[in-house]
Amino acid sequence: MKGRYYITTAIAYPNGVPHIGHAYEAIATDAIARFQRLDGYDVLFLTGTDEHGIKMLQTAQREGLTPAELVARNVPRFQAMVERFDISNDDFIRTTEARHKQACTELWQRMAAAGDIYLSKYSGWYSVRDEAYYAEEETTVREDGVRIGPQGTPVEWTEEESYFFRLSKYTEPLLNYYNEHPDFILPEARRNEVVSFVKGGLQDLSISRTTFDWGIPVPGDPDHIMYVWVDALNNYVTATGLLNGGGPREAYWPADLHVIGKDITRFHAVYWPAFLMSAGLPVPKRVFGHGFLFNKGEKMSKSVGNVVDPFALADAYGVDAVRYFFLREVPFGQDGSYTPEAIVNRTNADLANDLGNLAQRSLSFVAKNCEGRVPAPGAFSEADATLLAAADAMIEAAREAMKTQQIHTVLATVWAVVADANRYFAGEAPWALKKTDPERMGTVLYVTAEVIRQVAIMAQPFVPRGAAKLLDLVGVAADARGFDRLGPAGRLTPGAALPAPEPVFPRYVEPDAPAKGT
Ligand code: ME8
Repeated sequence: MKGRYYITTAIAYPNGVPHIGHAYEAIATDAIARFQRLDGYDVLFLTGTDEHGIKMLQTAQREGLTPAELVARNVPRFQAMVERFDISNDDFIRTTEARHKQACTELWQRMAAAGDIYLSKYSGWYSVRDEAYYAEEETTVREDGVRIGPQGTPVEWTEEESYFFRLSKYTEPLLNYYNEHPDFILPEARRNEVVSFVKGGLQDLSISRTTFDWGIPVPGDPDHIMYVWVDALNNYVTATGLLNGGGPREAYWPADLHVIGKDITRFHAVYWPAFLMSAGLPVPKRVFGHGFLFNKGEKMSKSVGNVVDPFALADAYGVDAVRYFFLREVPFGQDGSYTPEAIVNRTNADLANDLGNLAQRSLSFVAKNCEGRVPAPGAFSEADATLLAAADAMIEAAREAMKTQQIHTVLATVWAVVADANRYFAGEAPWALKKTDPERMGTVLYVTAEVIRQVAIMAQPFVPRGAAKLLDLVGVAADARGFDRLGPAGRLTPGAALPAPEPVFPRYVEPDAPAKGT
């Protein structure tokens, strides 16, 4: 093992059903988690749901439910989504669990013991949709007279007794941390926003509410409920057991990577490290703020009626295709747009044609002409050596890109080799060699199958189902699929028997009656 790697998604508000933004975040985080596991790390991968707060309470009231009933109804949909998309999480945390209450109580007590919590009165603007406090100068008044915060959501004037966290005390320590860890916040644009926000000076933060009781009570003063973001952020520590008396997972803290959407960068890159510094706990190594997905370029909203159901996408195109599309098409960190045509075009071209067809054609040829066994290669030509070298080099380029979570670059690297392999296969024309030079034919088929092996190993984090099938077809044992088997170390063994080839990535064809609703 190379060491531990702790990676998390944000935890979603289960105030409705999961949308494609939630699926996207889970898929991207899963790809990174799988990549690290295959690369020899001992990975802990956490996802879950953020179940407290006023937003949840108000949604429940609107639907005539208690908040507990609302979460009992909605959380299983989030768990089902995680399963549907082959997410390989090790744990699913719910902030209503007893372990979490215990960990949050401990966090609060540590921050209080550090002298960082005091009782006062809050008066200012609060956005229920963002569950966020905003300074007056961050708000504007819309044409219709409604005052809104920086994310465009309505804010309401709030005045109540509240506990405060001495965030102002952490202005300098945070700026020092950003300075010493220039890659703490990625992408760089997000980092620059955070640094300039903190440089502007930090106000102490209201961290309790008294007007409702759906949340975790403040230790020693149960009339106060912890601010939902104190509770929510601490989920990452709860899952390690560190604040629950330790245990086998405690060494995973600090997290290596929090994958979140760009709208919640401030909570993760400012409040969270400050809470941890106060509680005497190490700060996470990286926060990556991914972009937003837009349906045909438009923001998804219930009122516009363009919210895409991730289950419907998986049913229509297949899980691998949806995963591949978002990871390949959207440079990780930037916003992305999607249309049904774009999904079909991209996945038919890359998965069905370039990789699927190459595997099907070459492996059927092996089945027919090499007795279904890995052919024995002769001496390698320059073309063979060049293609094998390109395949052998994928992992180093991929590791480099993954250091900064450039998932799309990893896929571009792998599919560049797929393109090389297609050109090679067409150029070497093994079907013509069959009569003129059978030994050369065997070499070409060997090289092609070996490149398919390496491409399939590399593709596992992104298209796990198709990659596993491809690896079955080239006869790679389950324990020989790690990245340590890439390159010359794991070359296919001539003479090894192969199963009968079958298509791996089906081509998407428009059903006669188009699926409704999405
Ligand atoms: O923010 N495209 O929960 P959430 C891409 N509970 N990502 C999107 C998106 C979109 N259209 N819409 C939302 C919360 N997201 C808090 C998090 S973490 C301690 C607490 C992302 O359900 C969003 O940026 O509103 C966030 O990372 C995640 O989905 C959950 O959003």
